[in-house]
Amino acid sequence: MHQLPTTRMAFERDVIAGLSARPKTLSPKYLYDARGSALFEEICHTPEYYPTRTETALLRSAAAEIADDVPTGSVLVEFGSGASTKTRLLLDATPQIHAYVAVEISADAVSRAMARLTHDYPDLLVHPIVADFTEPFDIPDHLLARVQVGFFPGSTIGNFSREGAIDLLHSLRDRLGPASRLVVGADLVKNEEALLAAYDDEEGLTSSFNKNLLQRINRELGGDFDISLFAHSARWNAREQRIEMHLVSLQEQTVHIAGTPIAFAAGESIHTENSQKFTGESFRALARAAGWSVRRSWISDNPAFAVFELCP
Ligand code: AVJ
Repeated sequence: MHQLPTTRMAFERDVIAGLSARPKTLSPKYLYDARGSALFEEICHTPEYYPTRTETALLRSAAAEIADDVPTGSVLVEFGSGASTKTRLLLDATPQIHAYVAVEISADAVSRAMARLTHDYPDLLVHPIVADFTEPFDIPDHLLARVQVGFFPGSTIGNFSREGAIDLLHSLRDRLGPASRLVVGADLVKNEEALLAAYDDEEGLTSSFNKNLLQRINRELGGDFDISLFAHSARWNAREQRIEMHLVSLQEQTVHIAGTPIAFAAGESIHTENSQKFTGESFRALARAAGWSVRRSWISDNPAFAVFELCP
């Protein structure tokens, strides 16, 4: 691999800062350790979590169009590549792609994905980068010299605040260059019941995924969270048009992390994730604010999900 994973020190600093703030928050990027990444893949197969299968079907039907003017020798760069499942739809439709750069925060997820991909695409040059794509990372010069097709699926963009999303899309534009395009998947606003169910599945996988963050803190930072004293909560924030995941303390308690005491009131929550839902218009405005314009878009029927092709 070509980059160090998030260091323990950065994790500890962010956790202590987030849990000392009011309201308490933790960054969703820390949900994706090896167990969290595996749980997320399982969530994608639940009947309630519609985004993955909806976006997959949409990409399958749009792949030939997306591919139609990609120049020979292009490089596909994916941000948050996980298991690289959707990537295959683009690779299959776009033989012009010469190399695939996979940027992924979970070393475990990306090494599994790359083993399968190099086996199935023997002619493709595959370059995994274990990195947080919001931080600087290096793409080798011989790949950067080619036309870049950025791929940012899964509505990962929805995990960022508006300002965070604008900064990120700006930095991706600088990184990918003036001849590039960026294919982005974004979940759309829909009825509240469907949204809430998607983030609180019957099987309890989303709850386990959320609570794994506390177990990760216990494991990696020597925390003493009692997981049974926290409840998973998914909420629709209508004003902000986003789903929020929280972990709610079921009683007054004090938790210790690397020697630092963290006090919880009964009912106090840790806000662990935002999942912004867009409209065609709100996404267009976001892209414009970050220096991109929407060239083409594809939108599924119910449940509504969108794929946007952005050009600088
Ligand atoms: C992959 C980050 C887009 O926000 O829907 C799934 C993560 N969180 N269930 C999302 C997630 C809870 C997912 N993203």
